[in-house]
Amino acid sequence: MISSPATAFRRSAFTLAAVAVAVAAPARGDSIRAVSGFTSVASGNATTGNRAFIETGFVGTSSTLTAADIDTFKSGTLVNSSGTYNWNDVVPSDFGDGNLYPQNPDRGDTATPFPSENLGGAKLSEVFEPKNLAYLLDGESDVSWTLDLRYAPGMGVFADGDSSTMELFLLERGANSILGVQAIRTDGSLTDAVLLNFRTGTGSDYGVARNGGLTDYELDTLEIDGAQAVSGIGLDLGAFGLTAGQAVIGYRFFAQADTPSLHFDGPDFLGFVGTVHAQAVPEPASLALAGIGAAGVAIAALRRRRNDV
Ligand SMILES: [Ca+2]
Ligand SMILES: [Ca+2]
Ligand SMILES: [Ca+2]
Ligand SMILES: [Ca+2]
Repeated sequence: MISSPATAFRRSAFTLAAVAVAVAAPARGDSIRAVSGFTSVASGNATTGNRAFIETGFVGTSSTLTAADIDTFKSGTLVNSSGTYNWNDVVPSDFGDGNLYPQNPDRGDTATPFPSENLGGAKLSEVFEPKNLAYLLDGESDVSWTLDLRYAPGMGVFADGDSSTMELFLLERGANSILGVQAIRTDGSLTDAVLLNFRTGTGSDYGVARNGGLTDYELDTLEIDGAQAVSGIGLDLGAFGLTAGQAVIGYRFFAQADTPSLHFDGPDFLGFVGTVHAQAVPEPASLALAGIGAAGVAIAALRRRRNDV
């Protein structure tokens, strides 16, 4: 149970171990599912070219998500040891295997270059808006970072209380890393953290269940010299402790430097994030006004009752 990985995780390896145990609560296990039957289509080279999502299922449920079900995020912020980057800031990258930058924009070797590559990097908007399965943020295992992705202002996704339907799914290049996720509530507060282990198969690593399911493709990017498998994990919002009708306006993704007790192993975070379509959600301000209004009515009723006596 943490409210801010940036502060909570800074403390010690002991904190990390405690988080790993806390998020392994079995009650939420069926809210986290490996992708299955994942299909996509390449244009150009199969492992290095542009690729588009078609459809995926999830292990243990018949629910699926197709390309038509998928929305994109409209804003976000990356914070890493190089700096803080908003949606249309250029995040630096060497576009090679130099590991000069933590969590740097990367792409399939022959995929369409990012518009800002001539500026020495790529914008978050360029990585996350095109829905290209060959775009990603390449991670390193010795760094910490947080990435917030948000829906358009006033928009969000509601928890449906149904763990068989996935509201979000994520992909990781390599099927060899752990990624932290928190949901952002309408008032901006963060839920408990969930740790996702993109390694496939049974068992666990550092107390984090293996939840990855292989997609139908391998990806070879500028950062690496050969193709690696891409794995995916779906989430029902119940994984964050949210109940039916509660809304989120985005998510915080994070990784930390590896410690003896927990190896994030530098998640390579795919720019394609599958999220169901956002809907209008109550603004915190109107919620607060509604609360004040309800309190006012209650006080008035109390006064009336007192006056009646
Ligand atoms: Ca890198
Ligand atoms: Ca659901
Ligand atoms: Ca990886
Ligand atoms: Ca390569």
